[in-house]
Amino acid sequence: MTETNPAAAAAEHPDAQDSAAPGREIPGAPSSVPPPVAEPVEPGAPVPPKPDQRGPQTYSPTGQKTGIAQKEVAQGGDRLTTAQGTRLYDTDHSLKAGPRGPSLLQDHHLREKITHFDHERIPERAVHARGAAAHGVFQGYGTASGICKAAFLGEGVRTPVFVRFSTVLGSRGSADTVRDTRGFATKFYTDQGVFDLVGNNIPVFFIQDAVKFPDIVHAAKPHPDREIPQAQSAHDTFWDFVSLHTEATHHTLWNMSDRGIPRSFRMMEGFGIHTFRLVNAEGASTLVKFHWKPRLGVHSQVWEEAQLTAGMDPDFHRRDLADAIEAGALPQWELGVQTFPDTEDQTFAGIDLLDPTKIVPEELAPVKPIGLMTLDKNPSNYFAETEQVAFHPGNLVPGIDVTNDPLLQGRLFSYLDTQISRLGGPNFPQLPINRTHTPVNDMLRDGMHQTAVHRGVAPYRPNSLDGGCPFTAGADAGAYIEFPEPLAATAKVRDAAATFDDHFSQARLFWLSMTPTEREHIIAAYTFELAKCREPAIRERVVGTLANIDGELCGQVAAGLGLPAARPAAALDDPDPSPALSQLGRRWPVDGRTIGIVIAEGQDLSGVRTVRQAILEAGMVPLVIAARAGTRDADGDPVAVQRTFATARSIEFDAILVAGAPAPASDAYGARDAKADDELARAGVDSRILLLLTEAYRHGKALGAWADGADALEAVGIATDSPGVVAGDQAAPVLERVKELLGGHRVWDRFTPSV
Ligand code: HDE
Repeated sequence: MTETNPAAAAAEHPDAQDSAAPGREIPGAPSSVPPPVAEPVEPGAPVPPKPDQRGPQTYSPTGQKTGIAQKEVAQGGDRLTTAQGTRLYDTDHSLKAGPRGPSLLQDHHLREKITHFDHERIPERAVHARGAAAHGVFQGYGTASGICKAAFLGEGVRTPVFVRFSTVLGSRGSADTVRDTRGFATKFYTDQGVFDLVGNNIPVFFIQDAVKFPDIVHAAKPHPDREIPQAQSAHDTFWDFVSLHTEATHHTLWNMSDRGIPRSFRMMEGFGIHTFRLVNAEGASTLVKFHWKPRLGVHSQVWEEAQLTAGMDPDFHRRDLADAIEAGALPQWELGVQTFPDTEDQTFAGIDLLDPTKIVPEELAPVKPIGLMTLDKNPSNYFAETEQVAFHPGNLVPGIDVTNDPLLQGRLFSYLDTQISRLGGPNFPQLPINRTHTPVNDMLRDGMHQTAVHRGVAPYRPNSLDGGCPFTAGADAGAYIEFPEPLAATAKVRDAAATFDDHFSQARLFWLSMTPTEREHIIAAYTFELAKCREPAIRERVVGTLANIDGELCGQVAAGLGLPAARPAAALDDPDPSPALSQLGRRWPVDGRTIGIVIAEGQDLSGVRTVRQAILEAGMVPLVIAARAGTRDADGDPVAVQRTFATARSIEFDAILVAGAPAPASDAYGARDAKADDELARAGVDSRILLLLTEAYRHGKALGAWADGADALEAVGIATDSPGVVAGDQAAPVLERVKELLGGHRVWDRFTPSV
């Protein structure tokens, strides 16, 4: 990947707000101004957004740059008003006939406040309801210019973007770390109109034809009678559908792999899935698949960790994204394309490019980088931006066109349609986050929530009353012209190409490309999910399907379910593995990682200060864990405590440094905190710390210790010469070694795989 300094890229951003550069501090401050203890009594202007935040850029509802500062479109003034701007003197008491009531119907303020509140919610997305987003900038490398005339891909062209990541199945309030596919939708505000790349973190899909989308979603969503389970695929209707509908096998296998439980949005690949068509200035067409490659590599949680996280911090992924941006560890992805000649059969190396259940291995068609995206600002308002953003795969710019992938074709209808009920009418493109940064002259008129004030009397063509305006453009004036793809003379059918019948060969390719550790995780995921199914017939059916992927996979899952292994329907091929599909075995940057530092009361903190500074300078986040909150050594160079023994849990840390062996704290007893197990406390170390270390060890995380820290490790039975455990006399070299371990994400050689 091309080296770019993310902080510098952000500072250069043409749309950077007038805020200070993000500091190297512990992120998560709720407001830009620390609150006083006493309630403020002097009126003042609303506090500004935090330096890491910005809203949508200020364009008019019809795409014209307004030049209005963002603070001018936020609420202003220092006094409470009605929505009509009339000042209010009280908002704590309704208007009553005397202090004991009854309340009076004429209380406009009461009615306005409650009525607005009653309508604060809009329907959540039918899928991808839970999401988190960020603003950023995309910079083209110019490397695509030979095959694509889209101006935003030109060398050095910088385009504002808004990216929304999401889970698919859960409701808006569900947990982030469930096993699921993740959405990865990017809105490019280009100079030629909005381009949306609405992809996922998994490169294939469950179905080959849009007409089945309601079926897969109905099967995967909670059961319609009891509405359980929330945000899970581990239930009967999901496995009933995918086992009867074998084209879902490949995507299901990806979901059961580590890809289904990402460590962070920042550490996910993104895929356009479908084959798209790029068209160059000469009108020549190239078929492509889009890939986002994260600078930090692709990493996952382990399943137990994901489950614990769902309870301990259901907002784990959105917090991680916002904190990283706030801390200046700006997430980056390189956009790349695999390119294929646009042949008559639209097939490459025997793979049907119109079948969205198939990938093209990167070893056969390398991903060529065409630009770099940096996310540099958090939204300033969740509802206005993340909730109201409306993506649509049909938002295309000249040079980018669709193919006849039957799944994509259906999506081209669905996304416009869904916004009408979700966003309350046809004018959702006028919402600030959806506005194009190019002038709009569309002849669409009126409708709910129309905020443009149109002029003229002739929104039709041809006309003479408005001087014939608007005129259409030709290709030389930047018009979008569909690629004139020749269509064969054919008959209408409800059918698919015969190549769509192969449902297993690429699932097998994926399985064979996994390392033994990753295979263990897949076996565990299938075994877990199927053991949660109530119906034996469904489990048996899935085991039968697994035999068509791999005998070992089938045998291990069957054994875990107490079932006999099944036989494949036909002899299995052995395709060459695709190493690019595996997540393990490489080294990656560690920006934005979180390191916990355990301290004991009264211990020497010089080593802690050294590592805390070094962690911040490396772009990571140090969180000090102590018996109680507050600061230590307040007289000298104070060390602030971010987590207490009661609030800390291993899931939040990528690595843990142990600077001391803290004795049981005053709240370390089961009646106060069930984690404070009296039995363990006998080892002389607070049992919450022992739990923290055991969990981190079990989840493959690097552990480092100096001073008395090694005693804490030994108290819990973790030998200091175990893989991924670093003990030493000095803090700094211990941290250095832990950082190296973090570059590999986890210490997998701690565990011996059986397959
Ligand atoms: Fe979507 N999808 N989808 N989808 N999808 C929606 O649009 C749909 C599919 C994806 O952050 C909805 O605005 C159909 C594939 C993402 O706002 C809806 C079909 C891929 C997001 C819809 C698909 C996606 C959506 C729900 C089969 C990966 C979230 C609300 C033909 C390439 C975007 C909305 C965001 C959202 C329909 C299949 C990705 C209902 C009919 C394949 C990332 O319109």
